Amino acid sequence: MRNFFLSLEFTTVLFVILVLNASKHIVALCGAGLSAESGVPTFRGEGGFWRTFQATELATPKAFEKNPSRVWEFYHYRRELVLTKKPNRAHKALVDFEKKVLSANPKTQTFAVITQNVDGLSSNIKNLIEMHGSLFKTRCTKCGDRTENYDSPIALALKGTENSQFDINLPIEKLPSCSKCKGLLRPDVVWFGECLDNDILMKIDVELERCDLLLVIGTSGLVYPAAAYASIVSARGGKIAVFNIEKTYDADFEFIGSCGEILGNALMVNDGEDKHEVV
Ligand code: BJW
Ligand code: ZN
Repeated sequence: MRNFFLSLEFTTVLFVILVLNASKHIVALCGAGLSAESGVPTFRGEGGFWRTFQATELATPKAFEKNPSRVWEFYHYRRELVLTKKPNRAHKALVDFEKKVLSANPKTQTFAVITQNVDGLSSNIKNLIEMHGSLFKTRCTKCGDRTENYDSPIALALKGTENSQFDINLPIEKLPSCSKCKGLLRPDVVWFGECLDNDILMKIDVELERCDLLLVIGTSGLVYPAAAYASIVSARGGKIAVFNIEKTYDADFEFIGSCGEILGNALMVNDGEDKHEVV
């Protein structure tokens, strides 16, 4: 159903009556736009630059091999930034929706969140898949050890580099190192050209297989494998609802606007205070 001639309010009513209440397994697929209102930059568009680099240029194994200091400076900057940020109204709407689904009696629906975000701002969701890893996990390039790490800074020498406009060029010995084997650590995130964890891919398959409503929230839909999920669900007869400030996917329901403003109403979880005027 095309909704370009419908008001947001009417779209919401149709969405709730026709799909939200009737769906059995609802999955939210989230991208950087979910955290935009928290002040975390997106990858593409205006916020997608760090120093003079496009963020996506640095999210590659090649960039890390060529200049591990620059890539660590980039991730250190993002860790420090995210540590100052809080979940926004859209994150909260997802948490509240999950609570609502879990506490319903009788239980008629299930819910899962698959996020491409590595910022941890959805950590209050119980059924959460962080498909691209986490800014707050490291992996040793030598022994493979994976560890949660919230140290600020993650290495002493990185302190203050977040304010620099230029490369600091730290030697490897000053970059984050493994407590077990002293090998160089890397952020435990999925870079371009790297395969996603097999267990994660299997979990995602299970969620998509049963999904009859996919909420696509704040993602440009350019990066695979996530970019294929809407068509997978759609091909199996599931409905797609997109929440984005601009047009991205062709979907059954398109909510154009900030997900912080729209999601709570669409999922019927806004309390009185949070209610906003819909156009
Ligand atoms: C709002 C908003 C508000 C703003 N409210 N909305 C098939 C075809 C072609 C290529 C490939 C393919 N399969 C695999 C590839 C290669 C590659 C790929 O997809 N390339 C494409 C660019 C074409 N994929 C991979 O390499 C993946 N690996 C893989 O598939 O392995 C097997 C394989 C390898 C090679 C070949 C074939 C198979 C791995 C992808 C890993 C992506 N990693 C990153 C970095 C993670 C770590 C980190 O954060 O540093 O993940 S890149 C970056 O993009 C990050 C994001 O999670 C991801 C998606 O970005 P996202 O979230 O959509 O952000 P934006 O900025 O693009 O969009 C934000 C949106 O929000 C916009 O639409 C705004 O309008 C909106 N918005 N404010 C609502 N308030
Ligand atoms: Zn190690």
